[in-house]
Amino acid sequence: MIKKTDLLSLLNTLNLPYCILNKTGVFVELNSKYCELYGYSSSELIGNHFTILFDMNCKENIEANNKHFDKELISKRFLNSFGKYKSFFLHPISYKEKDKLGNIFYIQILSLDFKDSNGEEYRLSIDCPVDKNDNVKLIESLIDNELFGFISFENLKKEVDNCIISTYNPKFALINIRLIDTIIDEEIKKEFLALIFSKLKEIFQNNGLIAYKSSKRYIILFREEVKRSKVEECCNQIIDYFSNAIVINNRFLKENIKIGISFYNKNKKLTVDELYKETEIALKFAKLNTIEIYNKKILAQQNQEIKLNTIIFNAYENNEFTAYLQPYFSLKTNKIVGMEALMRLISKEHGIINPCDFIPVLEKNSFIVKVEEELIKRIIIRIKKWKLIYKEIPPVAINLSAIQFKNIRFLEYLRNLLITYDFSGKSLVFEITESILMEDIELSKYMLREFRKMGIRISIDDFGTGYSSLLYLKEFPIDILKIDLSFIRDIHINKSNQAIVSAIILMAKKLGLKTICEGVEKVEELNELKRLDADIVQGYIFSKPLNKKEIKKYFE
Ligand code: G
Ligand code: G
Ligand code: MN
Repeated sequence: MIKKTDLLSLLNTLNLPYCILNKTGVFVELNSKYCELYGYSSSELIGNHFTILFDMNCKENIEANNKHFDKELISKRFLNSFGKYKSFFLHPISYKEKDKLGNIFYIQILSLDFKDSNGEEYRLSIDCPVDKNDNVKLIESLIDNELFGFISFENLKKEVDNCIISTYNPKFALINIRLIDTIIDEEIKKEFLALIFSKLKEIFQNNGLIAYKSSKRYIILFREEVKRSKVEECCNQIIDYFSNAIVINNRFLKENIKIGISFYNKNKKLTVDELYKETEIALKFAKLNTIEIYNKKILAQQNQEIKLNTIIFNAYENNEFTAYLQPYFSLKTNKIVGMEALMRLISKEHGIINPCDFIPVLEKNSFIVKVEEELIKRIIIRIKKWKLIYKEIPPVAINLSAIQFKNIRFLEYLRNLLITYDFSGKSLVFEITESILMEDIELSKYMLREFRKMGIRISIDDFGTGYSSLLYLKEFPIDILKIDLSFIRDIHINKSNQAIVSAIILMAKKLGLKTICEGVEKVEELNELKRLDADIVQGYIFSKPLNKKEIKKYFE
C-alpha cells in the first residue's frame, strides 16, 4: 500500500493540480494549482462534496459521448468505485471542464485510492490539463513514475534498446497485448481497465517491465533469460482471465484480447522498432483470445497476404472483377427461376480467386462500393444483350455488401443506371444478409423501400444464421428468404435441420415469402426438401456457378 508521505513528495515534484477526497467525496486537501485551474479558492472547495463543481457549473459533459453529467449518478459511481483504484489509475477518457470565468479546458484524471497512517481511506485525483487532441506527453510523464508500476512506451523502447546493445547475449521476449474493445459504456470501461491494470501487474511485474501504450495496448518487456514456457504461461494466465466473464456492478462483461510475442536472441540482430513490428505481425495473425508467437511461417503468411492485396488492388485498377452465375430452380416446374451473381477474380498467375479472399480486402478499403456498382452495370449490359437473343432471361440476384447497403448515394447510382440502360429493376434481386439488415433497422427499411420503388426484389441471405426477429421481417418489404446451407446439409438425417427448415418454410408461406434452399448437394437432401414443400433450390446438385458462356444453355 502506498504511504501518504511518499505520495505527497511525488505530488510536490510533479507540480500538477490535485485534490484529495475522503470516502464520501468531500474535498479534504487540494493544492494551489488545483485552485488556479478551476478559479476557486481552497476555502470555497474544502469541506464540500466534489459535485459542488457541478453546481458551480464547472463540469460540462463527458467528452467521449457528449452525455451530460448527472450529479447523482456521478456521486453513486464515486461510491461504487471507491477503493478500487489501488494503484494509479488513468481514466481512459478526457473530460471537458469550465473554470469560474467560463473558460473551457480539458483534463485527464489520474486516480489513486490510499490509506493514511491511521487507516482512513482517501482518493487522490490528479487533474492534468491536456490539449484536447494531444494529451499523450503529459500523461506519459506521469505513467513513468515507479509508483504507477507502468512505464511509457517510449521508455520501454529505450530499455529494449539497452538490452540489445549492452548485453553480450541478449535473450528476452517482447509481448504485445491488445484489447479488442467490446465494452462501450465509458464508466464501466474505467472500472474494467482498473481490473486489467492490477491483473497485468500481478502477473508480469516480477518478470518484466510493463508499458502503457493506450488503454487498449500494453507492451511488456519480459527480461532475463526467459524460458519460452514461462512467457507462455504468463500470457495464458491473462488469456484465461479474459475467457471468463468479468462481473462489474452486477453486470457480466466479456472483453476479448489478442497477444503477439516476439523472442529476441542475438542471431536476430533487430532494432527495437523491427522487433516491435514482429509482435504486431504476430498479433495480426492471432485469433481472438489466443497468443501468437512470431516465426518464419507467419512472415511467409504475411508476405502471401501482401501479394494477394497487390493482385486485388491491380484488379481493382483494371476493372478485372467478373461475375459467375449460379442458377436456381423451382421445385414444382424444375425450371430455372433465377441466378445468383457470385463475384470472381481471375488472375493470370493465381487462377480463380474466391470472394471470401478478396471481398474482405475490398471492404476494408471501401473499394467494394465501386466494384459492386461496376458489377451491377456489367450484369445489366449482359442481360440486355441476352434479351435480344433469348426469349426469357431469369432475374439475377446480386449480393450487396454492408457498406453498399448503407450507402444512400447508391440509390442515386441505381436510378441513373436503370434510366441510362432503360432497364427494369424487375430483372434484379438484391441479396442482403440478415445481420446487415438488423444493424440499423430504420435505415434498412428506408433502403429496402427505395429498392422496391425501382422494382428490385429483396432476398435475405444466410437466413437463420443471424439474429433477425420475425417482428422485423414483417415490417421489411422482403420477397425471398434464402435458407442458409448449414441447415440444408444432411437434412434427410439431421432432425434438427428438418425442424428448422420446415418451420422457416411454413412461416415464409404465412408471410407470403418465397424460400430458396441454398447449397443442395445430395439427392437425399433434395428429396427431403420436396417433402417439406420447399419452393426453390440452389446448389451443386444442379449446377456450380458458371461463366457467361456456360450459363447460356439454361436460356435455350
Ligand atoms: O461462391 P462463393 O465462394 O462465391 O461466395 C462466397 C461469398 O462471397 C458468399 O457469401 C457471397 O455472398 C459473397 N459474394 C459473392 N459475390 C459477391 C458480391 O458481388 N458482393 C458481395 N458483397 N458479396 C459477394
Ligand atoms: O453467402 P451466399 O449465400 O451468398 O454464398 C453462396 C455461396 O454458396 C457461394 O460461395 C457459392 O459458391 C456456394 N454454394 C453454392 N451452391 C453450393 C453447394 O451446393 N454446396 C456448397 N458447399 N456451396 C455452394
Ligand atoms: Mn448470396
